[in-house]
Amino acid sequence: MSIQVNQLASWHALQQHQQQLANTSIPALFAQDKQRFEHFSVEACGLLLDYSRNRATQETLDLLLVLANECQLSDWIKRLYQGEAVNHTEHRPALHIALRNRSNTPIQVAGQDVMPEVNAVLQRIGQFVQAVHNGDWLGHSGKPIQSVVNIGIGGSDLGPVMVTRALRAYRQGGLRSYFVSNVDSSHLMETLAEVDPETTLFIIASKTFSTQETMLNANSARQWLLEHYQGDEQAIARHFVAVSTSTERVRAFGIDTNNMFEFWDWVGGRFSLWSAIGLPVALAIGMEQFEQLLGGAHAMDEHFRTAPLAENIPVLLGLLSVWYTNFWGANTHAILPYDFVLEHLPAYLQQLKMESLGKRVNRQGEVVTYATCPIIWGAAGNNGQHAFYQLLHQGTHLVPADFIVAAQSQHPLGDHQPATLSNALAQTLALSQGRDTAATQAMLQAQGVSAEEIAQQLPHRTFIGNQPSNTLVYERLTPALLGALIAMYEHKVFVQSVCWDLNPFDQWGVELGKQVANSLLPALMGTGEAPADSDSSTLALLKRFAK
Ligand code: G6Q
Repeated sequence: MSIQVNQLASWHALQQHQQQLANTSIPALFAQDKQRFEHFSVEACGLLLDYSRNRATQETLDLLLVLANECQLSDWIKRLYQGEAVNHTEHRPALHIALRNRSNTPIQVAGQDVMPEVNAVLQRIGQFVQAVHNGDWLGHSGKPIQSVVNIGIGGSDLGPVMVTRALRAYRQGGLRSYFVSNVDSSHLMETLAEVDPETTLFIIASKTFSTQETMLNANSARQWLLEHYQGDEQAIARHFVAVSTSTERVRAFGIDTNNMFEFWDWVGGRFSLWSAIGLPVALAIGMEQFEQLLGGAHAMDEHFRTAPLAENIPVLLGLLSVWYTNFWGANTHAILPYDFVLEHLPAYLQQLKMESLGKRVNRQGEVVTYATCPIIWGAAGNNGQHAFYQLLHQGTHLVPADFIVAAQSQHPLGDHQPATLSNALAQTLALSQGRDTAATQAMLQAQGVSAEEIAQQLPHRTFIGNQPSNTLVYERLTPALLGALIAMYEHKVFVQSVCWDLNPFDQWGVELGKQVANSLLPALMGTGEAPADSDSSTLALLKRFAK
């Protein structure tokens, strides 16, 4: 048995420290330190992190940094950047940083610099994007491409979906973007109803090129196209391109490997947005702006690699998450963007964080004796206010939250932005300050409410406050800023993984469901029986679906 992180001296010190702090509210911390904002905020890569609204003092941060040192965080960061096989269960490095390494310094995998390959694929993507935008790349009947349908799922979908939506204001080339991920045919059918086969380009995005959902959708899209072209297979080469690590499977599917954009097994699915998986993004915003996205991520990579831990944004965010998860019992974390174009960020971060950190054994394979990944959820801020914020304000859960706030909207209009900002600021303030009984009573009295009514209403109208939050502020969501924001969260995940002694780069937890689905398929297709060990619920429901 190795030493688990909750046996470290710093862990015990943090437990004791939490007890000392348990009765101190966030407003009290602001009262004690008039310059709390200055002391608990940091700026890098166009992002300002205000972490003053946390149940934390300087001592908390000092102790968390001791924990980071005891977990050898700085060493782990070096190992990540040096291309060591940090994904030890799959014997691979995790080199998303190489994909956006704009400085071009060599990064070695098995003794070979990967940068020439990375740059060559980027160059091919650039040429392809230009050909499609210029109308040099034509559909089979000679018409220019107008719609791009990306078929992929998980890491081959969520990043491009989120970024393409977020950067709609930066579109170039006039293409319409669509994304099909779900195996339920509604997703594909509803999309195909909106596009014209003669002007549509399909991107089949799959690292393995064997994922059930993607392959079924790709085959059905292929069928749909061939039906339009009366079975003329030559149409495939003009309407289908592939993004994958498997040349053989791409060829077997019938896509010309000249129309394949490669990436590598050292790129994890949920970290692959920066690779050729970003092709739909590059087609939507143009190569130059796609490279700005990479540049923003690279700037954050450099910040994470070089900034002292105490001033390092991903480190601070990761350590604060450990603080709430393990010392305050928080089991959830909300993502609340006050920039509507980031509406898909919560879903993207659900995968990034929960697939990376939703694990119960440490690197040595021992069951951990402490909590790991909190449940990630959220929605665009104002919409959330009229839905679930009630629970944040008066529920029973501790919910640390990230408020992500743009100073400027992508689409400025009248008084909308001051209204957006007033809501963001109001929520962080109200969540931490609350409104105690005395203030509530005074308010109701001023409104002329009767004493009897006040007595009845008081418990329902008070707010205990003390809900912690981080506020992340930027000027305007540019491609570079978005790159930095995403890379910040990727590195936050890495920091958490080091503190929890987890491998954040594998995802064995998704295997079992896939295997069971495959074993049930014959019974649903009428080609076989349900597995003998199926329980009565599965058997009864299979029977019902068979009808
Ligand atoms: C991400 C996961 C997973 C993966 C999908 C799609 O880290 O590995 O979400 O991206 O299962 O896999 P393919 O790209 O191989 O189709």
